[in-house]
Amino acid sequence: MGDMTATNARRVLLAAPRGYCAGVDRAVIAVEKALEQYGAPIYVRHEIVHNKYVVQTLEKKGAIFVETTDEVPEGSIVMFSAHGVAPVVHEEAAERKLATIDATCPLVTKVHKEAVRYAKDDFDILLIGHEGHEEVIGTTGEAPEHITLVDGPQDVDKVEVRDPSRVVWLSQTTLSVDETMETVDRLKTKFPLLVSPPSDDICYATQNRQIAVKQMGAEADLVIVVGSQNSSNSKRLVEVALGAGARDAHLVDYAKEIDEAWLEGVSTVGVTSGASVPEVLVEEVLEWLSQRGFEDVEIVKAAEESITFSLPKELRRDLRAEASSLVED
Ligand code: 10G
Ligand code: SF4
Repeated sequence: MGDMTATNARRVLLAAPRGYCAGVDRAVIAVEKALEQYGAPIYVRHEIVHNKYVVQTLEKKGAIFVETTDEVPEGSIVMFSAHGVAPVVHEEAAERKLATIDATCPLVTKVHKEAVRYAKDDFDILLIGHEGHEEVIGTTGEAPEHITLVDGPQDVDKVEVRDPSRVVWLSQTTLSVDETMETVDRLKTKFPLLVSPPSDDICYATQNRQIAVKQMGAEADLVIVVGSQNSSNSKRLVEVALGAGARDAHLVDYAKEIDEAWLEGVSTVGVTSGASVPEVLVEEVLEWLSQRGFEDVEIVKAAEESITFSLPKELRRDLRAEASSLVED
């Protein structure tokens, strides 16, 4: 009977929202629809989203993932990943006579446009983001002469600008909100006239997933974040959980990667997933936990999400043409 108390104390806090954001949903469906519409192979420049399972599943269906445009045979179809590409990549594709489908998330495109606009007005742009990340490479490519990367608060000291009265900060969409605000505060101390972006660059999905994991963090002994190691937003969820007071937090691609030892002395497990993670992977984690006595699942709801994006325009055009030719037949 003593055991019952311990068993009853075991519970799971399940974050909501978690998993797919609108940009990922659209990008993954775009690859699937392109495969149906044009047939395999469809080349995709960079992982369509940073998730191992998604990439492997699409590979099985006939997608070929490449890192550079010159790996795509001339005349083929190439899709650009949700993280966005620099304008030079569009040019390279045109030179190779590739048909392109751009699956860049509209919220990333929004940041690209902000960069173009501020560069045109001759601002120095301080882009807060992680060095080497695909999205940062794409955004920087819009105005390389005007953009300086600021990779976290510790980078602020070394930032230099031409004219401190014409400086704006922009950011990657998947950063930690709190860390970014710390970076911005330090930048503002250094450049009091620093202009802020017209609207949040850290997207709604990143923000909501962080709010939810924060809410569960204080109560959780362990937080399991489902996501891949190269997924910026997923990694941030681990950091935010720890920052909110979770005793322990780990990022796993699959339930089988969970270490039994993590459960020692644990009664409350928080579960969430990054914006590139299909729900089936979370279900497998919940199943794994329930087999170990964590059957009681409580939802921690931070926000309601209803946003969706229409498919990339090149694909919509061809799908429409197909539909009308079917009607004509
Ligand atoms: O979190 P990052 O940017 O690494 O990407 P992801 O593929 O794991 O999640 C979806 C986010 C994007 C496509 C970047 S806007
Ligand atoms: Fe778009 Fe945000 Fe998802 Fe990135 S994380 S694809 S910006 S909705």
